[in-house]
Amino acid sequence: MAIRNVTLAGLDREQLLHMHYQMVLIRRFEEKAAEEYTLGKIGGFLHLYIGQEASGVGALSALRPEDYVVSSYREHGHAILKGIDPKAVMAELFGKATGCSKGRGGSMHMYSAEHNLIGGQAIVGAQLAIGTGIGFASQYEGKQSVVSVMFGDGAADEGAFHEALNLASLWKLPVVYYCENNQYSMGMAVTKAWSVSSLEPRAAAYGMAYERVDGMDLLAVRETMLRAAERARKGEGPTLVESVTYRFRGHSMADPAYYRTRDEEARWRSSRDPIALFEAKLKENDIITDDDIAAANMRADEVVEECAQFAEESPVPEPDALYDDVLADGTGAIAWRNQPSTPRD
Ligand SMILES: Cc1ncc(C[n+]2csc(CCOP(=O)(O)OP(=O)(O)O)c2C)c(N)n1
Ligand SMILES: [Mg+2]
Repeated sequence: MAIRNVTLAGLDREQLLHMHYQMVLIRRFEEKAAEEYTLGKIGGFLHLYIGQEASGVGALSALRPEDYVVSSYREHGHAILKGIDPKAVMAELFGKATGCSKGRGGSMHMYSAEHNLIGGQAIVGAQLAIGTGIGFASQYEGKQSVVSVMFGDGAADEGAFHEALNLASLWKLPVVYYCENNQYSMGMAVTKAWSVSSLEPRAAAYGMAYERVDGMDLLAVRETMLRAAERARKGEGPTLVESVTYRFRGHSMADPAYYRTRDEEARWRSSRDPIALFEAKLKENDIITDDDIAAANMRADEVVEECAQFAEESPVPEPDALYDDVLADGTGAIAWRNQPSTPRD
């Protein structure tokens, strides 16, 4: 097959292959995390992003480094896409001092001020309120930063969703509310939880722009997100994006997924796998070869092996470090150690 240097959706071959690699890397990373969890190297909960790679890569590829991302506990992929070193993400899963949250957060609390990733939020819907606040700050300070709030279909049923969308629409905040509708909230199917078939009426209730996109189609997701981010950046207000996707694994490592059939999972895996769909599209356009695909997989495998080794060999946090970066010490006094100055100075 002759490789052509065509562009697809305004992206050249190098950019397209990079996006393909990012999806493969996230999948391999999650598979490795599952393996390490089973070996007892990772404590607490572990929620995997497998199946949702196009929804993440497409969305975050449309953002700029100065844009903020606030996410849920299913955020390892978002953290990597925001530019955090995958080693620091794996080390965080292991609870090590070299983790992006210094080993104190774990799977659900990836964080990096430097990369504008404001969590990793374990409370369903918390990111909606926090992201709206960051959007307000961005507007108030006259910044060009857009906020992408990543949340699930279940979070759209929280009160915070309604409070956040109302204020953001009223004040035309530069926020994209990005719902990754993976069809389930733990064991609750969307079809059993929503009285409507999409989030469109909820956006309409707050006079907000709405777009629904096939979350398994990387380029469609990217284009949708580019439009939404542009709207936010131009001061035209927030957008509610509903990215329709599917998580291939259970809610967390502890979930045997009795609430859905193995047939349903197999159907999604065999016909709607976002990586396979993107590979087919790139092949159709003579952009990728089987050798390129094998090379991407091999490179991703090497990277995640290095991540696991780095995490394994990293030290656990010093017990005394527990009191670093803590705002209140329990006595009412402000004790924020390791900061340039305390708020009382
Ligand atoms: C306020 C709150 N209620 C309940 C939970 C327990 N809980 C954790 S994840 C989850 C499901 C959320 O589903 P969804 O928003 O669709 O995100 P997904 O897990 O599918 O990515 C629930 C109910 C929680 N963490 N916080
Ligand atoms: Mg869900």
